Parts: sequence; structure tokens; C-alpha cells
Amino acid sequence: MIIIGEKINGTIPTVKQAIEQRDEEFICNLAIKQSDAGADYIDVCAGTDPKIEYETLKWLIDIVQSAVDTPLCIDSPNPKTIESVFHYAKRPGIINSVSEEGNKCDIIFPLIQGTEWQVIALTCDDSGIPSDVQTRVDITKSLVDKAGKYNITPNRIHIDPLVIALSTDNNSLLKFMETAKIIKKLYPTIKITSGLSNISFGMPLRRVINQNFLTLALYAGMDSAIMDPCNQEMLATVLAAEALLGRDKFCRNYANAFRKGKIGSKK
Ligand code: THG
Repeated sequence: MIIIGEKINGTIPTVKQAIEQRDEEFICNLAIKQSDAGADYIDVCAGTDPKIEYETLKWLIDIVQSAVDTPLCIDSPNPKTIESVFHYAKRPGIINSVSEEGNKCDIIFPLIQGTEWQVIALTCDDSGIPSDVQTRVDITKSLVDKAGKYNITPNRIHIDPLVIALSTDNNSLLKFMETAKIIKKLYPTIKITSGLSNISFGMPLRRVINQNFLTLALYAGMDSAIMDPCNQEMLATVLAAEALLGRDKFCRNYANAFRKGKIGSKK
């Protein structure tokens, strides 16, 4: 599974403080720790007031790139912000995200046309986040069609079906699995992605729900996830699930991660 490290996000209180204090070392450490833990991409999200989002995101991008070679996942709700910081990225990464909301597609797709950049596409539109499978599939089709006009092929698209909290919709995971199945049948090379913590909102023992969600979502064909790779329990769940699903020859990744102390070395 492709791991997108989530920890450089201004909505996390300690990161917000580091941003306010322009604490480069703190951000640098988060980049190195996630990269060492196995992050394939580093998500960078300013999470600030839109007025200072551009300068904050540029600052974060510069620090991450000075610390690690891991490609970025540029995370902003504002396509104009993404457009303005895009050229500071040294290597192709992932844009997080595009959707059917407003004019997002018209800005993001031309931006990555002819590049190796990938994009996370959320299944939402101007009427919000759908809770049913069919609307998610319909939005996916529309997004893939629009991307195709810029020669952006499905293998560069990660569909994020925007999982609703299980406490709000008891069929949330089942709908995620059904959505993933239909989308993969339509576009065999497309990727399915998700954040891993929305599912457990409002429930006790959130980590247990998150880990079980991860296992079942992997079985349903999830290809990438926005997660904390420094969370050893979560990383162990990824590696265990992949081994159990026959995606880890001789269980080598699982065994190596244990041997190197990436899993099982602390509680
Ligand atoms: N989909 C897409 N992008 C997203 C999300 C998504 N970007 C933002 C968010 N959801 C994913 N990012 C985070 C970042 C931090 C946390 C949760 C989601 C978080 N972190 C805690 C911390 O660092 O203190 C705990 C981390 C842990 O150990 O598990 O809560 O859904 N496309």
C-alpha cells in the first residue's frame, strides 16, 4: 500500500504552534520521521487562514524538501493555492485534491497535464458529500472523463470516496467497499485512497475501529492511505493485512519491518 504521511498538517495543534513560531526543526523532524517510517509521500497542509495559506504552504514545502527526498502530497481545499505553490515542488508528487466542486478541475487538471503528477479526486460536488454508492460512482465517472481531456489517465488518479463516520452511517464501510468494487471494475488501473480516522469519529477506542477499517478497506482494494506512518500499531496493521492478503512474498516486508524496529519496538 502507498503511504501518504499525514503529520505535517496545521490542523494538528502542535504543528499549528510550530507554524506560528516558524519552528523549522519541528517540521523537519516530522518529515524525516515519516520518511524513515516508510512514507511514500509527505502530505503538507497549512490549515491556516486562507490569507496566509500560500506563504505557509510554501514555507512547509521548502522545509520538507530540504529534509527528505520523499515526494510531496500538496493538500489544500483551494485550487488557486495549489496552483501558486506547485512550481516549488522539485519532483512529481500528488495533488490533494480535486473534486466536482466549483472550478477545481479547470485549475488542477491543466496544471498537471503532461507531467507525472498524480491527483486525489474526492467524490463530492457542489451539493456536498454523497452518502450513497451510485452518486460516488457517477462523480468518479465525471472526474475521470474530465481528466481524460487533459490526457490524465486513471492510473494517475486516486479516488477518495470520503468515508462517513460509522456513528453517523452504520453502513459506511460497506458502502466504501461497494464503491471501491464498482470503480475498480470500471477503471482497473485507478487507485482508491482514504484517510483512516474519519470512520471512528464519535466512538470510543478509535484506534481499534481505525485498524479494522484499514484491514477491511485493504481487502476491498484500497491502494493508498493518508495516515501516520509513525504510529507503529497502524503500520503493523498495514503490513499484517498485506501479508495475510498474499501481497507480501515470503512475508518479507512484515519480517523486515519488525527486524528494523519499525513495528513492535514500542507500544
Ligand atoms: N482525504 C484526503 N485528504 C485529507 C483527509 C482525507 N487530508 C486531511 C485529513 N483527511 C488527513 N490528515 C490527518 C492529519 C492528522 C490527523 C488525522 C488526519 C490526526 N493526527 C493525530 C496527531 O498527529 O496528533 C493522531 C495521529 C495518529 O497517531 O493516528 O488526527 O480524508 N484526500
